[in-house]
Amino acid sequence: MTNDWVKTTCPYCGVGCGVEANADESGKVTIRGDKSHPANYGKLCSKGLALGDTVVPTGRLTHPYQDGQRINWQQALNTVAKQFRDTIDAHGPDSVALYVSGQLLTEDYYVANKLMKGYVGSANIDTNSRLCMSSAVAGHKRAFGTDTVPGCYQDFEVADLLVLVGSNLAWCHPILFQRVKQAKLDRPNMKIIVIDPRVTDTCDIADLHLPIKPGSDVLLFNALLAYLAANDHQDPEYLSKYTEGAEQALHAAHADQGDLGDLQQIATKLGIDNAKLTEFMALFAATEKVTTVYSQGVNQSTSGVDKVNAIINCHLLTGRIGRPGMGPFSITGQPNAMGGREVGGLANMLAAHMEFTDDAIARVQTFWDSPTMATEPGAKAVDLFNKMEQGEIKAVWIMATNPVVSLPDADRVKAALQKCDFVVVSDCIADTDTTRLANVLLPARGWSEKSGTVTNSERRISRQRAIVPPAGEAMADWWIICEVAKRMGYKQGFNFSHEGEIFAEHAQLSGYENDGSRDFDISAFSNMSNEEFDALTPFQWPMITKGDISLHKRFFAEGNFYTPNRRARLIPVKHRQPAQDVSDNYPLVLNSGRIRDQWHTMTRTGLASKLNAHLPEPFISIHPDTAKQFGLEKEGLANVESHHGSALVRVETSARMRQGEIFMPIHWTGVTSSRARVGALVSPEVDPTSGQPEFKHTPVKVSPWFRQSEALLLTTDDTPIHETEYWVNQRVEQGILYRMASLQGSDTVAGLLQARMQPFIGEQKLSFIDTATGSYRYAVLKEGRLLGCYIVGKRLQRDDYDWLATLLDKPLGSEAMRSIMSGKAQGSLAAGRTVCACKQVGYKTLCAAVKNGATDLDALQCETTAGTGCGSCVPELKEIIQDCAFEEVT
Ligand SMILES: Nc1nc2c(c(=O)[nH]1)N[C@H]1C(S)=C(S)[C@@H](COP(=O)(O)OP(=O)(O)OC[C@H]3O[C@@H](n4cnc5c(=O)[nH]c(N)nc54)[C@H](O)[C@@H]3O)O[C@H]1N2
Ligand SMILES: Nc1nc2c(c(=O)[nH]1)N[C@H]1C(S)=C(S)[C@@H](COP(=O)(O)OP(=O)(O)OC[C@H]3O[C@@H](n4cnc5c(=O)[nH]c(N)nc54)[C@H](O)[C@@H]3O)O[C@H]1N2
Ligand code: SF4
Ligand SMILES: [Mo]
Repeated sequence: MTNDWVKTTCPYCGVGCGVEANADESGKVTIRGDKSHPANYGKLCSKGLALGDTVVPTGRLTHPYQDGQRINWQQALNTVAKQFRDTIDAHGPDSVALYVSGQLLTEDYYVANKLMKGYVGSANIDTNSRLCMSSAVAGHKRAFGTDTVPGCYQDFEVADLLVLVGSNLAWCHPILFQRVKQAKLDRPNMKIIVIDPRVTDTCDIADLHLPIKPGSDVLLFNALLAYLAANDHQDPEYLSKYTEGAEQALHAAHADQGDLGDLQQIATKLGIDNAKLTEFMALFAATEKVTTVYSQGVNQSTSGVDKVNAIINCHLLTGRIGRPGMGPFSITGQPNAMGGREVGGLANMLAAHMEFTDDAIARVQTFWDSPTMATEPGAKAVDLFNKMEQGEIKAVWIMATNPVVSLPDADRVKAALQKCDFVVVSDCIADTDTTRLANVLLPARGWSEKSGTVTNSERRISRQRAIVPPAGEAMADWWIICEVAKRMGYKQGFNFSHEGEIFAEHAQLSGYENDGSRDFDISAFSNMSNEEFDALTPFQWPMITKGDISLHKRFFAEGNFYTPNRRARLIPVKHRQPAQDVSDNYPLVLNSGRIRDQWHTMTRTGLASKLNAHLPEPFISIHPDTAKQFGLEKEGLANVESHHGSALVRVETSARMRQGEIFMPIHWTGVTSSRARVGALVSPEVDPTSGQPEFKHTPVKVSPWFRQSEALLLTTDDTPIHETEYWVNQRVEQGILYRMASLQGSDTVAGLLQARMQPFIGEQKLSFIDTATGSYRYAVLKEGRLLGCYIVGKRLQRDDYDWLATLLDKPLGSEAMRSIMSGKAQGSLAAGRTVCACKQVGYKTLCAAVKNGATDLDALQCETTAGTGCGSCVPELKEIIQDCAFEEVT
């Protein structure tokens, strides 16, 4: 290790934690939390802590390619520029598109947007943020006249009531969850309510959980609005001075309840206890300092925008906005979702929080000195791929997103890309579901190599800084975009030689003809030098004069909204059913979302073997009674089918699910699994205003998949192994672990896997066969080190095999040897599935400690050290205490 710690920002979630990184001479990166960063004050979650393990050469895209052939940068840039130029000349500006990402840095995003909207003259640039927070953006604009998140993180801590709607904060924004948890410890009277159809780990700190029927949030918040008005909780002064539309919103709220006159009927419609509904409304009504945090359970819905406004209405009616501990709070997912909104990366935004109005178009054109401005919004993500399917969009450039996995109706997205004449993909990773379909592949610098800014959920702009030299010939996204732009003939607007210059231009535009008419203003940095940019410390916007923090940390306590009359609007909204309802053919509702230790399509977190241990297989969670109803066996495999596609996954039964609903994680891809891309199942219905897809509600059916055999295969060889109908690969130390299942018998599967041991021919072999039980075990060693092994049987106890993940390319001790040959963990290997990723503590160790008397959290932590790192596994530790103590009794 050297003494140089680089201050940078975590590239995962929108909490935007400050990280300090240190690279040694060999390039190995050590990570610690940045104590001075106001998002995390030194803490990091399991994903942040494992960042060092992802800075590895494995799987990197290091050179440009065209149709599988390596080319040099000049050829690559010329080809992309020429193809785009020719397509535009032949078919007009709308025949090309950019599909970008909330994981680009602001500087990358700014030039991509400038190229399309100001130079190509088309707004066909959309971003994966369409899938993420476009409903929040649209809701903000309807209510506030602009896309402002009014509050800051401190509100989470000083609120007396925190309402979490459709947010699994414990897993998706872990450091904020830790802050809230600490706040509740400090002030036990603080109340927390979780509104989510599932019981999640976030419920661990909740005083009340409302497991509402999926899609019914508008009904709930309309009922609340009516209740607040009926019980005299409006703020008449705030309403009359700063808002409009309260009467109409209330009228709609009443109408929504129709003949559901009493609360009991509303509760029934929401699918929850009347007592819980009453408790929620009474608590909200009685608490001045209430912050309502919402995320994808709200946004990813065909009534997403209405859900957002239903929530905001309640805050406006009570005047609880913009003061400490009060307000609606849309928490963003990606590290730079907010930065993307600031530069105008969405197809329906222009730039710097301006829209496609005549004034703004003229203003931006003057500022950019641009030849051809886009004059109207372009195609939103789902539409953009439809246009590709229809042949209207003929060339696309995809950056920092993996749409073949993450868009709804993903098999159709794949087909659209296959049909598209010219597909360019910029990524850091060579083999993804999307790079597989590229004509031209451009190697982008990754998190540890690039430099620029990101904005977190509380409007705080922080620097990301390079820690190590770039891999191979990888270049920064902003550089690649500018070089292509110049080759398309746009010399003037893209002559940047440092990312700081782009940031300064972005800052200038934010202040250009602003005079308080737009919320986003960071003109304090308009004349910033590259040296100042390099030294920039985290700050919150707006920032009009350098260092001036007297401006609002919060917006709207005293009105000043950004509507023409500067009043906020309460919006009349009505409950609508999700677009597709269950039917006899598709009787279950599919909900999809995240797990604790993986990030999206796993191209980065999947590199850290520690993070792969928590939940190593794609699965559905299903209530035990629903599982029984459909003949699914716990830990068995299920075929899941929707009108759009299918998947094959493990069955996890859990009483934390509502009956009739299943949950499936989003992380597995065509690269990491045989058939577990949830996107292939998801309906492409979108919210009519925001265009955000309904990822949380697709009707599906499930059926058991009767496997004859199961297998595990561990290998140092990188060649993909797809011998069985079901397979999942998991990166482990020094190699890959496959989990497999087949409709064929174990003898056949053993034969197939035996053939895969060919690369190791001539090395020392160990083999065990028991045809009576159908058990086959096989290991190959070189000089006592394990190169590969497999275990095949009719059934393998899934949780029993995590010990395999650590054995490769190490001298194989007798315990490990006995474990492989007996097919069962022996001695110290019997720790079980990893629960605590930081301290590497396994399930079995924890369960044993509980059975030995560590039946409260303190005792268990003290005994095993689990949960003493980032703390994200604490809810699970509590569950284990309950489960294992219970197992003991029964
Ligand atoms: N570990 C991890 N963290 C992440 C990410 C990751 O990939 N992994 N991704 C980041 C990104 S980009 C995002 S956008 C955020 C997302 O963060 P979250 O929104 O917290 O995560 P999700 O799991 O998508 O969904 C949240 C919850 O919505 C619930 N839900 C489903 N339908 C409804 C409904 O109708 N009403 C209500 N009220 N709730 C419902 C689901 O059951 C789920 O628990 O996470 C960020 N953080
Ligand atoms: N069913 C279902 N689908 C969903 C969701 C859901 O809840 N349910 N959630 C949606 C949401 S909220 C989101 S945000 C999306 C996320 O979905 P995606 O954006 O598709 O997922 P990622 O895996 O983050 O893709 C990022 C890609 O960019 C690459 N990359 C990383 N850094 C860089 C860089 O600096 N430059 C370049 N050029 N490339 C880079 C990575 O290797 C990876 O291939 O998924 C959406 N899809
Ligand atoms: S909470 Fe975790 S994933 Fe999110 S920014 Fe912080 S360290 Fe990164
Ligand atoms: Mo997201």
